[in-house]
Amino acid sequence: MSISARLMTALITIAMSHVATAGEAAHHPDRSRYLAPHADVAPLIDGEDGNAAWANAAWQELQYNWLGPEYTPEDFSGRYKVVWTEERIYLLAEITDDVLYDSHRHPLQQYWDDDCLEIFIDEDFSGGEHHYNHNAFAYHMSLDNRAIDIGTDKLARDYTHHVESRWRQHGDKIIWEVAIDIYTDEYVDGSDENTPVKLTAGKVMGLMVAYCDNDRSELRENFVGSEITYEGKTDQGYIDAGLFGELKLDD
Ligand SMILES: [Ca+2]
Ligand SMILES: [Ca+2]
Ligand SMILES: [Ca+2]
Ligand SMILES: [Ca+2]
Repeated sequence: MSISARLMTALITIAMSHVATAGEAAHHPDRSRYLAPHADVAPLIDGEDGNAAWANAAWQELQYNWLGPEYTPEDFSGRYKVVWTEERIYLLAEITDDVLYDSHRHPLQQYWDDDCLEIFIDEDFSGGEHHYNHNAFAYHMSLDNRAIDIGTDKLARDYTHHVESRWRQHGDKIIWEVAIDIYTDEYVDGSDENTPVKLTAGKVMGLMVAYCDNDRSELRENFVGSEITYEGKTDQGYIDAGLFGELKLDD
């Protein structure tokens, strides 16, 4: 190998190691990993957990209190599981919440201060900033089964057409099922040319799940999520996709 070829090889090696470092730096340390089984038959979105597809998926806890005081298991506890088909991601959440509360009837007004199931999705697990772009989505699932996030115009926007959502009460719990179309960062608000991604085994995505619990206060009382936060503001998932965990689609 000539000296120039060796130099080129060395430069490529350095460049590649920088790419690897940048990839790791795109996410905060200690992100969770979730392996989602493929669903041979897609779950029916009806707020019942009887579909066979759910039996193979592991539970993941909503256990990190990002905002608010200590709470009891009766006040809030929650966990979720995920399966997938070529068409969509399916999420089942089992939530205990002593008071179900929707103070702001307008769907785009202070939606994060009403009870809501928040599902954060980063199609390519890129991490990075997603406040006013679609590098990632933060779907705030309201009690009336809408999905709200911030658009590229920096305004709250209704993305209910990306999801199918239904929850029902079962004793002191609710079972909440959501099917979600997955879009890339090239999604354009208001366009009718956006096409959901076809999902395949082995695909790695970013996922984080949280619950905003309000039990008749002016602002939400707790914000409890699936990923650990260490320092600074602990409610930044709506801006920083680097907080999301890793979701891998198993075959
Ligand atoms: Ca509660
Ligand atoms: Ca509301
Ligand atoms: Ca992304
Ligand atoms: Ca509540």
